[in-house]
Order: sequence, then C-alpha cells, then structure tokens
Amino acid sequence: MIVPPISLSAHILLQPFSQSELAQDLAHCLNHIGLAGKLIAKELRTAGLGPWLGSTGTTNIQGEEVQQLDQQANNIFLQVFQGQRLVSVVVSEEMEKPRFIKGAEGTGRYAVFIDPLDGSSNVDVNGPLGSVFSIHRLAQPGYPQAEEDLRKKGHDQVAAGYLLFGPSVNLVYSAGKGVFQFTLDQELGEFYLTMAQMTIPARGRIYSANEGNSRKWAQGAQDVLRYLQEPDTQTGRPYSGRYSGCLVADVHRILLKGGLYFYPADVKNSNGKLRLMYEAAPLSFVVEQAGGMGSTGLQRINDLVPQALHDRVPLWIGSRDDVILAESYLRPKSQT
Ligand code: AFP
Repeated sequence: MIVPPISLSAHILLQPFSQSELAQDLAHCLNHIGLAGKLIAKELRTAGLGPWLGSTGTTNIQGEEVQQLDQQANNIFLQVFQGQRLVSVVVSEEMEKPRFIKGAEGTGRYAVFIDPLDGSSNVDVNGPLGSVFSIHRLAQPGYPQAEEDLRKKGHDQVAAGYLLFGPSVNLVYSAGKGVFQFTLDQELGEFYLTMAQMTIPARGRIYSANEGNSRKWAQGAQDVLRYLQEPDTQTGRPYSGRYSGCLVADVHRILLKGGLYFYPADVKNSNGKLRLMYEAAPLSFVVEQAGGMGSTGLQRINDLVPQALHDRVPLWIGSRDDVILAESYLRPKSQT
C-alpha cells in the first residue's frame, strides 16, 4: 500500500492540538508563509535570466546594501498577508517600521517577523538562500498601539522557522511541540512532510563561522575556534569547517548533523551582526525544540528582552554540548 504524503495543511490538522483555535491560526499563518516560499522559489529559479540580480543601489535600516531580490522577497511576504485578517502586522529586516496590514485592523491577533531573504551575498553566485519567520501573538487584536508591544522575548514566540532555498526548498518550523521539515514538490506546488520530530545530535563535528573576522573577535571566541581546530582523536577534533554565508543554510546543516554555528561580537560590533527578532530568536526556538541551544555566549537568546525591533546579538547556536563548551570559554574568567 502506498502511504500518501502528508501536506503542510494536513499535517497541522493531524497534530494533537489540532482542535484548538491556535492550531487553526497556525495553519493559516504557515500556509501563507508556505505560499510566500513558493512564490520566492519561483522568482529565484529564473532570477538569472532577467535583470533581477544585483543591488537596488539603496541600503536598508541595517546600513546593508539591498539586493533587488531582497526587495522582491519582502514584497512577496507583504502581498501574501494582504487580504487576510489574522496577521495585522509584519516586521521585516528590510523595513525600518512595522507594516500594518489593511483589513486586519480589528481582527489581527498575530505579528509576523521576517528576514525575507537571508544570505543575500549568495544571490549573484547562485548559492543557498533562506527566509526566516517568527510568529508572536498580540496582547490585543488589531494594530499594536506602541512598538513596545512588539518587543517580545523569544520564549513568547508561538511558532518560528525558516524556508531554505537550496537544490530543493524546505520549510522547517516549530510551534513548541517538536520540529518538522517539509519539502516543496515544485510540480504539485505543495509542501510535504519529510522529517518529523527532528532532533539535533548532542554534539557534532562541524563548525560554521566567518573565520575571516576571527582576529577581530574577543579572546574567548578566538579560543573556541582554536579548540575546535585542534587535533584530538578522543574528542573527534578537529571539527570540519563549513560556511556558506547564508545563516539559514548553515544552521540547517548544524540542525541535521550537529555542531556549532557562531557569529560572535567583534571589536567594532559589540552586539555582533545577526538580528535578534527575525534571525537569532526564531532559529534558537527551532534548535532548542530539537534539543540544542541558542546562546549569546553568556545567556540564552530567548531570554533576551529586545530593546529595539532591529536589535543585533552575538549568536552561538547548535548542539547542546558544543554550545555549553563555547560558553565555558566566553564567560568572564571571574565567573569560571
Ligand atoms: P541578510 O542577507 O539577511 O542581510 O543576512 C546575511 C547574514 O546576516 C546571514 O545570512 C549570514 O550568516 C551572515 O549575514 C553572513 O555574514 P558575513 O558575510 O559577515 O559572513
């Protein structure tokens, strides 16, 4: 007997919490994110055939160059949320201010945070790309009155995950009850479940970091790198280095194989480079649900209360034992 594959929508209905209002809301949000994923994947497949690669010539709120595809991916997310009534606000890496969704002003119970196209330096070289999403429930339905209402801890996320645009397209999410991976059947235009209750190995043999920056890191971070590179058969070192320049792709590899991804602070950027609310927090939520950890090196990412929507944080994420080991190097000596 052939067992029919489980689509994204069917999967949510099969969950133990499927009768709850939350499950229905979640199905709604994930289906819209899935739709954005299909539309972005379609753009990416043919981007090189038209004039859509390269920069727009502008910079975003982060001071980073905006690629044409960054803007397109951002527009796609905004478009898919138009006309629905459950998500009333979208916060994006590409927009300084939150965008309120027309039509959801009285009814929207959720805020969606997105990095619409992660790894944009890979755009012009046909490397992997991603999108990251984080879903928060609003205290009141409608538009949040103040920005503060959106600055929630990672632990408050209702669901979080990412889309990975590699040789195939994956949607990985957690709603706090395990981690699930879906793969897009491009011909049928449907995401199907390909991994359920994913778990990350307690320890890995891979590290992922932009070593070009290592001389700018604090001593503790340099010591972690040195430890990972040291030969030692008993602990399986040296670890292999793997870095694509796309956070989603690098963390996805670590989720599947185990190991450590890190983007530390450096002498110029005391908070590192990665954004808390739509990069570090959602990925930490997923990795923690799989049994791993997400840390600033000193504290759990999802304990942090954001001071601003576009806050940055140092990130150490991956296998539990590897993150704990890194933290032991990063703690001030007086605390060890
Ligand atoms: P964006 O493409 O969304 O700006 O993100 C890029 C990124 O934040 C993340 O995907 C990478 O891990 C990291 O930057 C790469 O940074 P470096 O080029 O400094 O290694």
